[in-house]
Amino acid sequence: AAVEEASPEIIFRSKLPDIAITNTLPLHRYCFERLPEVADRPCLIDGATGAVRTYAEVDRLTRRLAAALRREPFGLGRGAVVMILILNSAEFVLSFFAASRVGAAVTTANPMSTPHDIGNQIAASGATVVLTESMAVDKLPARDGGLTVVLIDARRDGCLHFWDDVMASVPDGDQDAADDREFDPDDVVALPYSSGTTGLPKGVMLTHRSLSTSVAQQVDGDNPNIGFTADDVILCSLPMFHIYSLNTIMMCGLRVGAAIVVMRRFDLARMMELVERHRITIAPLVPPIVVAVAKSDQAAAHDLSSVRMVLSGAAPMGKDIEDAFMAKLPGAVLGQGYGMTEAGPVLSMCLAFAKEPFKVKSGACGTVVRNAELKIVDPDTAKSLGRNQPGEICIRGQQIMKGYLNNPEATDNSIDADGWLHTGDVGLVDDDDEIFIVDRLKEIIKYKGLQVAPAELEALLITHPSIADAAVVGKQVEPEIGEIPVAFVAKAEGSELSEDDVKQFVAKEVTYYKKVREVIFVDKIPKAPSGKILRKELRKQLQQRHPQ
Ligand code: 4UV
Repeated sequence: AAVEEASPEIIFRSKLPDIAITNTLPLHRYCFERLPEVADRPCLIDGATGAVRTYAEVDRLTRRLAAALRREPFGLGRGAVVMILILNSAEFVLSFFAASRVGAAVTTANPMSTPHDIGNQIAASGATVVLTESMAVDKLPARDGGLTVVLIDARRDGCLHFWDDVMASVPDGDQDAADDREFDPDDVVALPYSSGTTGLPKGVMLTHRSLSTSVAQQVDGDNPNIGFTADDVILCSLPMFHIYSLNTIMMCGLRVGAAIVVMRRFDLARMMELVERHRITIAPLVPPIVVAVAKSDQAAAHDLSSVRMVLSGAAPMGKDIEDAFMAKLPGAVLGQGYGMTEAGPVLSMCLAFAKEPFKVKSGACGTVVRNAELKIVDPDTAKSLGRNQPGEICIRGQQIMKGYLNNPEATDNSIDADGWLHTGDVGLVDDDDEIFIVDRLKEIIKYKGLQVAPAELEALLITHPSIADAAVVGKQVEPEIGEIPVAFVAKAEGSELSEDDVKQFVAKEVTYYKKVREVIFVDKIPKAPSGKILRKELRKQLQQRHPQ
């Protein structure tokens, strides 16, 4: 064969110049670096009660919790893993940064998850402490001494109370002062679970270095990509257990010294009330919420004029939705960020959010963040492509994950030898450096912005005695939802299984957003000779059944 000349790679960069980034500090120090300037300003505002905690208070409480976590019965230190299984709350934030202070990693999970999912994640992550609340505590695996459980909202035998037992155990003035214990910026600090481009959820190792780099890429520099300031009031209605909220709302919000209005969970009417009451200036949302606001007749009943910036991310949002939304909030800038847990998470961000904004196009999901490289590769030839040509989006930079926990094979399949993370998303970069996502190569399904891993549902389905084989793919539905999981099922011989039987069987075992919403019976699941499910084939079948 002819020797091919190595062609130079086509690499896209931000329109903003690179900046000097300090990414060797512990994450808690990085996020609270402006503490002396903002100590007396509001940090966390409780959406339900209106209670305000200042930066100084949050810092003090975090140190206090850290001091407790270093002692018995926790004895946490570098390398330990803590699970936070709590809806949005001040306790979530305190727990996260206390864990960072003691050198531990935090694995986050949805308190609505099933006992099965929670148990798996505790076992896989090696968590020895779980901070949780009443709604989730009964879902924890039986404790044989290996797990210490802290409850934030109730007293319970066998559990410690967050405030009365843990916080109270540290005398005032005895809080953790140490920042300079043994520490490496490449230590893991966050361990969210994601299925990535294939298979079951895996622990994504995000280090102090990766997360502080990502935060810097968004909000640092003379002309930050997202021009958050200490005067901003940021809405936190997205779940902190997901990396979007954890990074772009919590970490970036703290870094700039803004006030964060914490909503325990999303509720459209409450959200609009809170915007009005607290004069919220920044609203990070996901497309289903953007659609809900655009369609809501309540928007007019509230003064939403304080909002100057609306971010959308975690799922695709088309031009039509953007345009409908802007008609409701003409005074705000609406734009998208594009993130992926493994990418640290932000790959690209709308440049209309910059302090000195750029003009952007509706439907674009931003421009690659600064201090990073992005390329588009042809999935068949692996060659990098030029502008306006769709291909797999790849990202390189210090913000990306260190790898998957205890899974070097999955890591190698995701990050190549040259350090490029392959996203499994298909997109293009246009003439103005704006990125448009047009398709997805990977299996994951996004139900209201949350990940559903087909492999998980398939593994469950084939345990049913009447199911011979199964495959799950996503189907696009109304923008309020995005995609739903559809199961293709091959029945066992002679089985009378109905669509409802299948749906109920799955619903009993999984969290609500992972439910199978439609079942299609087939004779056989199409597979490649290797045994790999031919998902493209199934998606085509779906389209033919439901012509759009
Ligand atoms: O792993 P994950 O659940 O991660 C996310 C993270 C989204 C973020 C994070 C910080 C931000 O500031 C922000 O704006 C968004 O979703 O799912 C990753 C996959 O979700 C799809 C895409 O398939 C990713 O690989 N996705 C994420 N954002 C977009 C998107 C988008 N803007 N448009 C289309 N698809």
